[in-house]
Amino acid sequence: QRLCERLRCAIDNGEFTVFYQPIMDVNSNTLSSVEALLRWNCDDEHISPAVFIPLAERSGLMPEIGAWVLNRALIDLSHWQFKQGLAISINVSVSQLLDDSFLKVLDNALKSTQISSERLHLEITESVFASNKEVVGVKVNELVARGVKVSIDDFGTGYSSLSRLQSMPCDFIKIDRSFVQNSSEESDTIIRATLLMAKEFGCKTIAEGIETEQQRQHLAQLGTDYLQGFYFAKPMSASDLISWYNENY
Ligand code: G
Ligand code: G
Ligand code: MN
Ligand code: NA
Repeated sequence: QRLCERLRCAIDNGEFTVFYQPIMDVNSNTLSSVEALLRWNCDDEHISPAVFIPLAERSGLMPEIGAWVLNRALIDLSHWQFKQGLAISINVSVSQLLDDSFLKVLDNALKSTQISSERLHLEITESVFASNKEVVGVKVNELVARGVKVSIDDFGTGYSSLSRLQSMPCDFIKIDRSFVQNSSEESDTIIRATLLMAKEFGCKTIAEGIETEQQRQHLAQLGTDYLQGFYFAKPMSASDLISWYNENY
């Protein structure tokens, strides 16, 4: 309850920042997009989004927090000059997606920053597709109509049936890091099946959680389109991202 009260004031107190983690193109080994990841500094203590996002969902704060992230990330992107056409990937939770204000917030953020919609990728966790099929489908179609790209996050962990996925247009599938990091024949089988299905559906694939050179090589060899993980870079502040890019590319 106390944490919830603190969370309620976090936007006004300027306690949130957005970090960015590179997503690399396998073939060209260049930066393709960045994932926006929210950070909360509460009394000099860092609280993980894994803790406060579920809290925000339960207490009805997620639409407001999500709107703040969307605006902050698109403003940052609109200011960056270092990489032409860089895309940004933003996590959208189910309560944010289904909130009545969501599309208006989205349209306003795109309009005020003049970012073209195909540079915005929205990550929706796979489990969201497993439930609320009708309403989620309507929202996703609204995104597609605007030219915004849709990524299915944490793929392989959400128990959605393949037939449900077939009816959901998506541009990217993010293979969950549990499969990337579990070097077993079973995980590889799941990854191969996912890549095959993505190809059939015309989706690009992103492997998450690449931490080692061995994992990088392995996922590249399996045929993933994009790679993300600590091996390339951790999530960074906007200014650190620019320094990282200038030092490495
Ligand atoms: O970056 P980190 O490992 O701390 O993120 C933990 C979890 O919080 C991840 O599942 C991530 O998707 C989620 N998360 C981080 N930032 C956001 C955000 O802005 N919105 C939503 N909905 N989830 C986020
Ligand atoms: O659920 P989602 O995929 O949005 O989660 C993103 C989270 O994954 C972020 O908290 C980010 O810090 C974390 N992350 C990104 N790359 C790696 C990695 O290589 N290893 C691990 N363990 N976590 C990672
Ligand atoms: Mn994500
Ligand atoms: Na994920």
